[in-house]
Amino acid sequence: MIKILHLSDIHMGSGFSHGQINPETGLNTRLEDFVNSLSRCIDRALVEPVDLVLFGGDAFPDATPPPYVQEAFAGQFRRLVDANVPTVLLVGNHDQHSQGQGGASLCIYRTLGVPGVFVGDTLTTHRIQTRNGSVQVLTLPWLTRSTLMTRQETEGSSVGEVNQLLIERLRIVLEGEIRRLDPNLPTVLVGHLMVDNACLGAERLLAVGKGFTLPLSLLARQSFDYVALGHVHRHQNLNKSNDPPVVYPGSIERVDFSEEKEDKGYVMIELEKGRVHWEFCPLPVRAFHTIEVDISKAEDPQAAIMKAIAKRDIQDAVVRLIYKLRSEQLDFIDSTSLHSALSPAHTYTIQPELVSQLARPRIPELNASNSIDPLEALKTYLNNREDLKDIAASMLEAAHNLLADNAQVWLEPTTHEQEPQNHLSVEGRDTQLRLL
Ligand SMILES: [Mn+2]
Repeated sequence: MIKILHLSDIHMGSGFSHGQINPETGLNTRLEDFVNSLSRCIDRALVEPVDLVLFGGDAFPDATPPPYVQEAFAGQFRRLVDANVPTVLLVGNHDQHSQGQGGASLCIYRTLGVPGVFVGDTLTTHRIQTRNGSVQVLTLPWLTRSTLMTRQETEGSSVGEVNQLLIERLRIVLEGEIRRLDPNLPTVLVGHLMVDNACLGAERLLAVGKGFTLPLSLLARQSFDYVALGHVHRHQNLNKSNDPPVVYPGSIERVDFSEEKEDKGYVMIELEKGRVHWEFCPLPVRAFHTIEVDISKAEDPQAAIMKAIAKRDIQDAVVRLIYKLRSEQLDFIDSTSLHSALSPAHTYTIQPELVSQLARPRIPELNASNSIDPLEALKTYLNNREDLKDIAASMLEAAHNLLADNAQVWLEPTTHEQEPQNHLSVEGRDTQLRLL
């Protein structure tokens, strides 16, 4: 029996705006939180001890993390190297460098020849010798169209057509790998990807932009004893029959408020050929709390906010207070006492929102037809928004690039750092466009 620890989506170096500088270390407390969570995973791997660690991708927010962040990451994985625990580091979308092939943030471990570290930046089968026998690990990194296709092949095709082509191409390559597998060895597929039936966590917007999802049937194959995924930050098993389990362990810390209600953790696996047992192990991560209160109809607005704060356990949590009020209530808000009520929090933000007394303006053109071209929809929307006039031209240009073929622009891996107010909802459509 082979014991495996599967973790993913570390995103070390994310969410500094939710932290503060620790005066003792000079480091952002959110970096320390992420390192603590990773360190708990590695502790468990060493205590068990496991025979293999699988990391499902997205080590950092982008492919060029600052050296002290890289060092914090490497310092934890080094503990596995010292204990002779083989480790697979899969390359996720946030790890890839947009300039040409290779150069992912994790490739340095292969370049340095770190013993027992397998970098998954191509679709390859690694046969790994562990203390308790051999295991086959297929690595399937984040795919971009250039991974499997030439520019000529995709010229003139729509995004949907390209995605279909990409799936077909992947199906063939994967089939080739599967045929070369030793049927007597336990086999794991490690993939950084979006499966079509996944419930989305923080990667939701990326998925909308990319539109590239893989069918579950492509992964839930009898040749695999366990499918170890990364990319979606919310833990879930996608395969109801559990044969094989197709599991996102989720991220190990909350990357932003979209993960406020999610449990964070890693997965422990016991594997034999044809038999697998797995278990999600929660990590004690920092709480995030959104306190949202509408005081526009309250008689005593200040008391209503204070009551909403008092109801929540905000000690050491990352908190955002959002209160909706009418403009004439502004004078009744005592912000000093709000700050003092929120002071037990680790960090907090206060976001007052004015409730408009006027009905929300509708844009009739956008309701007329569902088949309106997205760019036209955006133009119409912008024409109706005086307040966005200054940035309208650059938004149109960005949208044009996105819709043309420059998927890389869309996937610039900084999206987690952006707060929801950077989103523009085009009324009447489900489209969300991200300002770059
Ligand atoms: Mn990802």
